[in-house]
Amino acid sequence: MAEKREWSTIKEYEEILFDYFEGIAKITINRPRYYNAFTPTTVSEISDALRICREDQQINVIVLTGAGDKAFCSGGDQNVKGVGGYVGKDGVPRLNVLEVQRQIRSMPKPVVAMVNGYAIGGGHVLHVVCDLSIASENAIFGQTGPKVGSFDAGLGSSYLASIVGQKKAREIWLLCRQYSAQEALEMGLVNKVVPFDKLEDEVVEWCQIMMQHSPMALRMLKLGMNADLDGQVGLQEFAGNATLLYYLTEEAQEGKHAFLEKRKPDFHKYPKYP
Ligand code: S0N
Repeated sequence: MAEKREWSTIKEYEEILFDYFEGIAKITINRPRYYNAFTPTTVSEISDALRICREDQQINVIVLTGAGDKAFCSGGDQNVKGVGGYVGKDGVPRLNVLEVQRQIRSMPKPVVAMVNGYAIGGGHVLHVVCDLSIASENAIFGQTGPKVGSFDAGLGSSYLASIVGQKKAREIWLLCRQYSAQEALEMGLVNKVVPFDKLEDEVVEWCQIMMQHSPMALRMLKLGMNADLDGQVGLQEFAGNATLLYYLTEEAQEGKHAFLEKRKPDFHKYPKYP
């Protein structure tokens, strides 16, 4: 029997739910009528929630999911797809989901996809860019771009290939087939598959395990694995975190103090670890 836990609302939005439970933030795309397809509003709300997750010291791990038992996310809402992107209330076409992909990837905390049904198109890419994916047995995975007049040749292809291998990634995009949760598990696309009514329990358990571990260690591991694939931008992110660690040392503070005290810094006293 799945455990009933009391999530509290962090912030109210129109198209997503944003909840909190004991160190875990849960972002739920709340458009089950459209299989949780995203509009520019959905995406900008996810982006806002992710910004809060990044800043909030009470949030250690982030879970991304979809409402209901049919879909995690079915990608961009085809009803609002215009020329040049998805058209929001302001009439401007956007592809702002790319910003959300980057936010998930550079989030200095683990992000877990709780895949509760279809993860299709841009919705599939969202789970791909998460650090971990846990799926229910009814989950179905796939890309549709070449069938519906779009493609994600960025992280949706290159990062996918680094996960499942080049041949499989090309199959996924070129044939646009759908894959069961079991097939996804076999190709390393998800970490675990559980019955639907156990999904949240499993995800919360994984989050609780990670929360027992050193947040800085998790952060550096995530960014190191990103850096390996992300070229100069990955290096910049990783180096930024190395700078953060350096700023925490007395050695770095000596430089600042010396400047403010108008004296020469004395760096000789600091150890040169072999
Ligand atoms: C998910 C599918 C396979 C489910 O099929 P099933 O079970 O037969 O249900 P349906 O009857 O088809 O769906 C139930 C209701 O939900 C609506 N709906 C489903 N998906 C969408 C959607 N994406 N947009 C709007 N509505 C959706 C159905 O219409 C149906 O409603 P009713 O009852 O009124 O008929 C199946 O639904 C499916 O294949 N869905 C479409 C999947 C898809 O093609 N998604 C878009 C793929 N493209 C992107 O996501 C682009 C991402 C992006 O933004 C991007 C990123 C980087 C670079 C470029 C882009 C770019 O946009 O180009």
